[in-house]
Amino acid sequence: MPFKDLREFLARLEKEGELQKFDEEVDWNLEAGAISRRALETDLPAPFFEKIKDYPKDRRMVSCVLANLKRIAIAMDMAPDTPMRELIEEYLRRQKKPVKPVTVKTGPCKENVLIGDEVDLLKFPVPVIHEGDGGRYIGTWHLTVTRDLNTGWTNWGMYRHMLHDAKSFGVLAPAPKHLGTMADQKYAPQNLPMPVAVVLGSEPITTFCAATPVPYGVSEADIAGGLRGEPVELVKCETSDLLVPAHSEIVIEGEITPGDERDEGPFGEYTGYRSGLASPKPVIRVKAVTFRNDPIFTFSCPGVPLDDSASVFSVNKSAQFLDELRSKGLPVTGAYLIVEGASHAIAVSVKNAYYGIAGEVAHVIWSARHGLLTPSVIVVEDDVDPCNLQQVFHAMMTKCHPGRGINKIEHATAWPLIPWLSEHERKHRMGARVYYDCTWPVDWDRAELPVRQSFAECYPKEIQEKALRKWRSHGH
Ligand SMILES: Cc1cc2nc3c(=O)[nH]c(=O)nc-3n(C[C@H](O)[C@H](O)[C@H](O)COP(=O)(O)O)c2cc1C
Ligand SMILES: [Mn+2]
Repeated sequence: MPFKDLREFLARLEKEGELQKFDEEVDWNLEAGAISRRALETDLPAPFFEKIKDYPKDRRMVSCVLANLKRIAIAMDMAPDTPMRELIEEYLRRQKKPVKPVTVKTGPCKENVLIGDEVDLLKFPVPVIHEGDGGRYIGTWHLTVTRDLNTGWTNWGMYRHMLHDAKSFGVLAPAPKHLGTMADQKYAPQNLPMPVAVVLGSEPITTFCAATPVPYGVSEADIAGGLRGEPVELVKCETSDLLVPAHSEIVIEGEITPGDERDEGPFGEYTGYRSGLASPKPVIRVKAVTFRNDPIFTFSCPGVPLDDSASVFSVNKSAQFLDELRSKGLPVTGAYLIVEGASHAIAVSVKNAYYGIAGEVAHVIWSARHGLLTPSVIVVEDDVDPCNLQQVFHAMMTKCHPGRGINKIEHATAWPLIPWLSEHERKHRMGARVYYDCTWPVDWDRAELPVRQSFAECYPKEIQEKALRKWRSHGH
């Protein structure tokens, strides 16, 4: 059964030992961030903060909600120990069967309604997450809702939001992200304000889907329904026609006016580094806030992998790339956006490799949506599990020839957050790419290929079983 709301999910996480409550006071200014970062770097449970400095008892916070594979598997209503490859394939199966949301009259997110002058975002414990951030970040684990002016199609995305003051905040979502594309191509040409809703604390799959790279025109809400196996319940906003998940903790309604910009950033990012200097970005001006009683404020603490985005993307982006590769008829057996690689590297396994297959794989990845965020492609044969970094690295170091195996594309479009770009390259989006061909050359005699030496590969089955029995008799 899918989870109805965040609260049900958190209760389940607690039962599984994946949630830690903090009943002592915790500071929204850096301390909650530090506790979260420590959790991410040492695989500790998701921290749930029950007492926040400067705030009444009814303001709570939670972070790292989907920061590891186990929590994602639980959110998908699967066994907590489901292996990565299975999770990716199951995600793909369900994504292909979208379920449309239903609209309901009201929901828990309407328990409190503040409109216009009553709005004060500082009534929520908006955290300073890392030292050096440009401000308090109100949106780091949420979904941001916008609607296409012409078609009525609704998009969900997760884009960072830095608080400017009690009634406004910024957004980082340049094209090809859908919020930026929609603002630039649909609302700006007509000089119309674009309604926006930022939703914190919806049930885990809806939030997960806000960070899923589906094409323009496809609703993340339908994908969420498919993943849940049950439609998402939506309710209308107070000040616009946008629809938002009814069981959310907090809904912030506002709008972006074309040309209305203010400096935003820097922010500690998923790349593992603080992103460049503050720069002008669109402003969301708030018109209303609705929230549940005792609202739970959700956030994430990006930084050196792992973080929530790395975990989420290792499932949904891997699935997306795998689907794209298969749709082109390539003999691909697995694809994995390496969680330790900050979304920059993907490992792809192929069977029946032929001359040039690694290049074909790489170009499909780069032409896929958001492929520009993944400039390194590692192609292995299917005796290597692409989800096993140890095996992938071994193949890179032993099968990839430093000359003919490493293929550089010197001139390519860049995603500006990539840390190895210079300021100039970042500004003009001038990047580069590489693919590593870790397949044996096709013109080597098959009988003379190096034979891998591992337990599974260099002993007959009966000797393996004998060895295992002996180990078992010693309790291992
Ligand atoms: C925790 C987290 C934070 C993110 N922050 C941003 C961000 O600030 N800007 C951005 O463009 N994408 C960000 N992303 C990635 C987008 O959510 C992702 O690319 C998503 O597919 C965008 O939605 P869209 O495809 O509808 O544009 C973030 C993802 C996660 C998981
Ligand atoms: Mn989208």
